[in-house]
Amino acid sequence: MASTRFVVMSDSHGDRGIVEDIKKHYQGKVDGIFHNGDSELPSDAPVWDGIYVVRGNCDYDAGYKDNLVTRLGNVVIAQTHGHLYHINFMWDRLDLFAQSADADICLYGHLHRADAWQNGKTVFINPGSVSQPRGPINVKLYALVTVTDDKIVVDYYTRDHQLYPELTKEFSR
Ligand SMILES: [Mn+2]
Repeated sequence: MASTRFVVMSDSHGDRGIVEDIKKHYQGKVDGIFHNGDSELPSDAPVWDGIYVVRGNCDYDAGYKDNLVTRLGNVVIAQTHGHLYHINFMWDRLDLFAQSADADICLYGHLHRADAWQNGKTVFINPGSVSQPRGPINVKLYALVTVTDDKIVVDYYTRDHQLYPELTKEFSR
C-alpha cells in the first residue's frame, strides 16, 4: 500500500542545531519536512532549503509566509503557526483555515504542547516544541506522520530520535 510520510517540528526558538539535526536525520528518507514557526532564524538561512516553514509570532523576518498549503501525493497539508487564528482562545478560525484549504491535515504550533485530534476529515497536529515544551508533557518532541489510504498515524519522537510511544495516535481517513 502506498504511504506518505513526513516530519513536523515547531517552536525551536533559536535552537538552530536541532533543526539541522532533524533535517539531516530525515532528508531523503521522508516525503517532506515541516517547521511550524518560531524558529527565530533568518528566513534565508540555508537550513530552510528542503523544509516547508511558516512564520511564528516570534519571527520578525518578513521573508516567511504566514500559511502554506502543500500537497504530498494525495495528501493536502495546511500549515500555519496558529497565533493569527487565536488558537489560545478558540479553534473555529484554525478550522476555517483548514476547511478553506480542503486539508487532510492541518499543522500548527504556538502552544508548545504536543497534540493530535480530528475534526471532520481533517487531522490537526501540533508537534510540540523541540526546544521549549510546556504543560504536563515536559518533553522536547517532534512528530512523524504516516498517511495511508485509510489511516493517519501520528508518532512523536524525542530529540535523540527515540519514539515517545505514549502519545501515538491513529485516525481514520
Ligand atoms: Mn513559540
